[in-house]
Amino acid sequence: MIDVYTAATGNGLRAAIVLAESGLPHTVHKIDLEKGDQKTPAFLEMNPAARIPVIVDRGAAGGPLTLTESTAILIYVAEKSGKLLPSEPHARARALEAVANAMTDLYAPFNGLFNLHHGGRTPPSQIAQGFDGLIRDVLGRIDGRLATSEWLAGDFSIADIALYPTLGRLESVLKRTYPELKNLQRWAKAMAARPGVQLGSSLAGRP
Ligand SMILES: N[C@@H](CCC(=O)N[C@@H](CS)C(=O)NCC(=O)O)C(=O)O
Repeated sequence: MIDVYTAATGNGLRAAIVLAESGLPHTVHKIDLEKGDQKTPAFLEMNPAARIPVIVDRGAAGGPLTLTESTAILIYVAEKSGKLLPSEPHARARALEAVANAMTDLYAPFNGLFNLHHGGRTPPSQIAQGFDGLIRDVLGRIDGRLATSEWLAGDFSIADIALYPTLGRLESVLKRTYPELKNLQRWAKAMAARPGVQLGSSLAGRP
């Protein structure tokens, strides 16, 4: 049984969705970031950085494991379940490449923009435009890839789970929409229709 401590943020949703999609037995513990649940002594013992998501796998090979970092959680859950990552070396490398692209080239500028807007602030337009340009470039390339592939990297994988919450947060929090990226829109609809995506999102706190 894996315990996941999470919330309805991009990183939190990735952890909840990958567990729901993996089929591994797990329990979701919602952390109220506004209330400061992540700063309690019990939480800080799991993650001194006071950040979600965290998983605790008491049944891990080699002994109990407490793991932070949503990217590491994606890979750990995929490997433990034997699902969500191809085993063929080239396909696996391509899937991990797409995970890295979603987490560094897309999530990083999204997070920069999110922090600039935090607390209702209006960031200097030149800086916001810089982040928006980086985000649009990455999404444009992803849209191109999705023109010939149903999912981001061959079969459905953690690459799709890495990307999806960031696109959702761009739309719901930052009000950025990309209707012209038709392949991306088709993919986002297919993601939203997956029972695992729906279950993970609702358990983490998203309606
Ligand atoms: N690199 C970490 C980042 C985790 C992170 O930034 N978590 C945020 C929510 S998305 C958090 O817990 N923030 C705590 C707070 O707002 O006090 C990951 O990918 O998991």
